[in-house]
Amino acid sequence: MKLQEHLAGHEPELRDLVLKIGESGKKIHRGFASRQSVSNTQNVYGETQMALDKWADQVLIDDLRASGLVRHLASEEQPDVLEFEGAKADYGITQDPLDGSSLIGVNLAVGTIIGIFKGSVLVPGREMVGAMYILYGPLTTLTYCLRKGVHEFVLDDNGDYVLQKENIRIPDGKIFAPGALRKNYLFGHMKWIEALEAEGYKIRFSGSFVADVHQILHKGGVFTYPGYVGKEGGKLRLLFEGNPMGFIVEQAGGATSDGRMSLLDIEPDGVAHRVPIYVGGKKEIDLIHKFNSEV
Ligand code: AFP
Repeated sequence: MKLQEHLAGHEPELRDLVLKIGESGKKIHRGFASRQSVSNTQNVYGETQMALDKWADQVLIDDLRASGLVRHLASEEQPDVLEFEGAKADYGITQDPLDGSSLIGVNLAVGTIIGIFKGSVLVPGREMVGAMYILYGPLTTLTYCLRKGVHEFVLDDNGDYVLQKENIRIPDGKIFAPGALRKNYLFGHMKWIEALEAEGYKIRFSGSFVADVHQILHKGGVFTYPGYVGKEGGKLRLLFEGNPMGFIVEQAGGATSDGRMSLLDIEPDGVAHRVPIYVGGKKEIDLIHKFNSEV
C-alpha cells in the first residue's frame, strides 16, 4: 500500500501536509550524492553547519511555504519561528532538517524530524497532532504518526513510499544508546546506567539521534542524552528532537522523560530549549525516575 492510500482516513489538509513533507524528503534523499561539501558558517547554537543542512532546511521551508498549509515554522537551523502570511491552513511545524549531519561525511544514517501542531509550536509536545521522520540509511524510510498508530514506509525504485510496517509497537529489548561522557554523569543517571549494564544491555550509539531512536523503536531498550556536569540542562533540543521522536515512541507504547517527567509535558521556553532526554521502553523510563527520586 502506498503512503497516500494509507493516509486516506485523515483530514485532507493533514494528509496533504504529510505527503508534501514526504516529497521534500525525496528531494533531500536525491541531494546527498551531489551536495557533500562543508561550509564554515555556524547555526544559532554555534555549531558548524554542513552545506547539506542549510540546503535541506531551505528545501523544507520553500515546500512548506508553497503548500499554503503551514502558518508557523520553527527550524533547528533558524533563530526564530517563521510565519507564512496568507496560509490557508493553520498548521505549525518544527523541523530538524538533517539530524546527525556530522555523520554525512562518513556515510552513516541521518534523518529529517518533523513535529506537527495545529497553531503555535511553542506549546508542550502533548499538543502535537502528529510527528514523522524520514531516515536516510541503506533505505530511505518514512515513519509517521497522526495519533492512529505508528507506521513505516520505504521509498521504492519508482519513487513511492510503500508500507513496510503498520502499527509499530516498541518491543522489550536490551539496547541502550547513552550520549555524553561517563565521567560527567550525574549521580542518578550513573546508578541507572550501572543497573542497565548489570542487566546485560548492549551499547548502540551512532551519533544520529533519529537513527538511534529508530533502532530502539524496532528493537526495544532506551536512548538517552542526559543532563551532565557542566550541562545539567542537556544538549538535545526539545522542539526539534525530543518532542517529535518522543511523541512517536509514546504512541508506539513507549515512554519519554527528562529524568523526572514526560518530555511531552514540558512547556518550551523558546525555540532553543534544550533538555535531558530519555526515550524508550516504559520499564527503562520508570527505572530512571526511581533512581532520580532517590537523589
Ligand atoms: P548533529 O546534527 O550536529 O550531527 O548533532 C546530532 C545530535 O544532535 C544528535 O543527533 C546526536 O544524538 C547527538 O547530537 C550526538 O552528540 P555527541 O556528538 O555529543 O555524541
